[in-house]
Formats: sequence, structure tokens, C-alpha cells
Amino acid sequence: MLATVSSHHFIALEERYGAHNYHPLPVVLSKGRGVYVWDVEGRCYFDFLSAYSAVNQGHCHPRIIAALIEQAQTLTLTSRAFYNDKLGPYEKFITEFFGYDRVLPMNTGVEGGETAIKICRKWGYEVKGIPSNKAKVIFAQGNFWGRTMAAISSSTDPKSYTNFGPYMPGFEIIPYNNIPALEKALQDPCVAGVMLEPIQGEAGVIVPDEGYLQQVSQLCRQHNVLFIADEIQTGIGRTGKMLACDHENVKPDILILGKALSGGVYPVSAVLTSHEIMSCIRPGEHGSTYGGNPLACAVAMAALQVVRDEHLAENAEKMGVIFRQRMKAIIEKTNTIVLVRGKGLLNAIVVNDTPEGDTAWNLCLAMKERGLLAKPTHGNIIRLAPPLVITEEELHQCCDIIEDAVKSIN
Ligand code: IF1
Repeated sequence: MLATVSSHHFIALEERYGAHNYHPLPVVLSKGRGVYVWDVEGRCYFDFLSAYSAVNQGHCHPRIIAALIEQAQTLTLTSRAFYNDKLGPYEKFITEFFGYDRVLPMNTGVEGGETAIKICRKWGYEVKGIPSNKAKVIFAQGNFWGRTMAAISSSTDPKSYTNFGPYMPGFEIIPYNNIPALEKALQDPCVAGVMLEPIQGEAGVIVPDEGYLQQVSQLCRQHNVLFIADEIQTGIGRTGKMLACDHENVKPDILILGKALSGGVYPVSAVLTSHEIMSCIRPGEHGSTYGGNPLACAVAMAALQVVRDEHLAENAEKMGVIFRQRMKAIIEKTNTIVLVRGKGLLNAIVVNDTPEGDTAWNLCLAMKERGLLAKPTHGNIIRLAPPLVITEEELHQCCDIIEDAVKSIN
């Protein structure tokens, strides 16, 4: 297919008219289906970023797109000033799907995080009895849950918070995967919640020790503190279970979902919790123009049904084992990559270079030339996370591409 205009044309437009808040890989995508995306010159790529785990179901999944089109032609947005015929059925579906009493629907992931923290603080004051404006929420070093002022107030990444102050008070940061540090922080009776990613995505797919989540949950219970799990990137099948917390049979007090909750079709996030905790939010105390809109409900219901009906978590588990085995075989033959880590199809390889080096970037360019798209997270770490619909044959093709790209920059 001859492109009418080239990639350079589109890159130039973004360069001239857009904020430079990203540094994208030099590829201009125009089509996506399943594990594949195409650029404007018609070249085809395997997508190994999955829009940061938003397209777990694969690009433009027909069942989700059909739900989007049907609802888009019927009723898209009513606001919550009125009821609509999609929100109640969706609320019933998603709470039963994940085993919670109630859900508060929002749009972006960070709105989900903000909502969870507001609910937690409210519970802290009205149920736990924390003195007014003294509530604390504990976060882990290396966390990432978005770009709002609250989210960056809990960040330890200077790129996220520098020159955006002053910051939100009442946030405490402890080392990730460190139980003694959590025990110490929980001595403070003003702690209302602990918010963690079960696997830290942006930090570079940091997988905590087996049992960490179990101990966090237990300590929170002991200290009458809410465990808030941010499963926006790890949830919805990505790590080989429906939720990453399921690997340890841990049930968070508050669960935050986003990204693949809509299969990459529409911004949908959700905060799920118990009757008791959710009842702290009364009419007029929280909300959003688009939160719980009929279009979001229709899309999210279809997106979850696809993950369930196509056994995508099980496939992620199976493909992830094969993927890490293939990466370990490459590591044995090269010194360009030093390790692979992850669960299910949320994996990362660590490149033998400093975070400031450009080896990871060059490896991503080499993979792009061979038909696979991925992008470094912190400097020398490359997250490798294809849609969960990938077949074993496609996975081996991708591992061959990665191996060949590694050899090319050796
Ligand atoms: C960017 C990172 C990933 C998230 C977790 C909440 C949110 C995210 C665990 C907020 C969002 C996105 C944001 C996007 C790039 C991407 C990202 F590199 F920034 F950190 F995935 F790792 N919790 N992550 O990963 O959800 O408000 O964006 O819908 O900001 O560059 P959102």
C-alpha cells in the first residue's frame, strides 16, 4: 500500500504543533488488529507494548468494537444526574466478576487512583477515627500511578515531580518489597491505607518476593489499614491470573482497574470495594462527567467478557513461561542482556548498560527494523508486553526477532 503521506509528515506535525511531553520511537501507526499494528508506509509490526497493557485483548477486538459501535449509535453520555440502562447492569457484572460489593466508575487510571485515596481517607476519618486532616497513605518507592498532582506527590522519580510542587501532604514513601519498612510505617495510628502495584510496571517490571503481598495484606488487617491494589497495569489477565494479587490469593480492600478494562477502546477505570468502605462516599461527594457513562459500561462489559471467554489470563501464563525461557536462552549467548523478569506476559529485559546509556534505545530501533515494537522504560530496561491473544507461533517469531536484534547490536 503506497502511503499518501509519509511518516515524516506526521512526525513533523507533532513536532511543530504538539507539546513535547513524550519522546516516541520514530514509527507512525495507522492501523491495529490483534497483536499487529501497521505504520503509514504499510509495514507490519508485533506490538510488544500493548499501549502500556491497555490492549490485552488485542487491537480493535471485534467483540469490543461491536459493543462500542452499537452503544455509540444508541446513547453515549447522560451524566449521573440521571440513571441510565447500562450502569446498573455493568455495576452488577463487574462487582460479581471480581468479587466485591460495590464499584465507583471513573475514566482514566489516575482518576481511579485519586478516587481510591479519597475513599480511603474518608474511611480513615469516619470509620477508623483518624483526627481531621491527619490521615496518611503509604506508597512504595518506584511507584507510578499517573500524572496528577497527587500522583506525582507520591513519586520518587524526579522526572515525574520536579518543578511541579508544592506537593500533596499526608503521603509517606517506603521501600518496595520491604516488610520491615512497612511494619515500621504502620506503627503510626494515622495511617489509613497502603497503596501498591502488585508488580511495579513503570519502575521496570519489579516483581516482589513471593509472599510479599500476603504479608502486606496481613499487616494492613492487623493495623486496621486499607490495602489498596493498583492493578491498572497488572490486572485483567496481564500477569497470568485475572489479577496479579490472585497469584498470592490476596484480596485487596480497594481494587483499582483501568487500561485493559476497555481493551484500549475507551478510557474506563473502576474502584471496587466493600459496602462498608464505599458507604463513606455519599451523594455529591465525588463523581465525574463521564464516569459510568453508557458507552464505557458497554465497552467494559465486552472487554471483560473477552478476557474470560478467550481464557486470556491462562494464555498469558503459558506464553509467559515460554517467553522467559527464550529470553534466558538469549542471555546465555550474549552479554547485551543481563536478565529477564516478569509474570505472565508482563516482562522486561535489563540491558547491559547504564540507565543513561542508549543501548536499550538502539535495541528497540533494531527490533523496530525487524518488525517488533517496544520501548525502554527507565533507561536500560525494556518492557516486553504483547497483547494476551498472542499465539505460541507468533511468540516464537517475536523471540526470533528479539534474538536477531540483540545479535545486530552486539
Ligand atoms: C504516561 C508509565 C506505564 C499505571 C499504573 C495508574 C496509571 C498507570 C500502574 C495511570 C499509567 C501509563 C501512563 C503513561 C505511560 C504508562 C506507564 F510509563 F507512565 F508508567 F504503563 F507504566 N497505575 N501508566 O501504569 O493511568 O491515568 O494513564 O490512565 O503517563 O506516560 P492513566
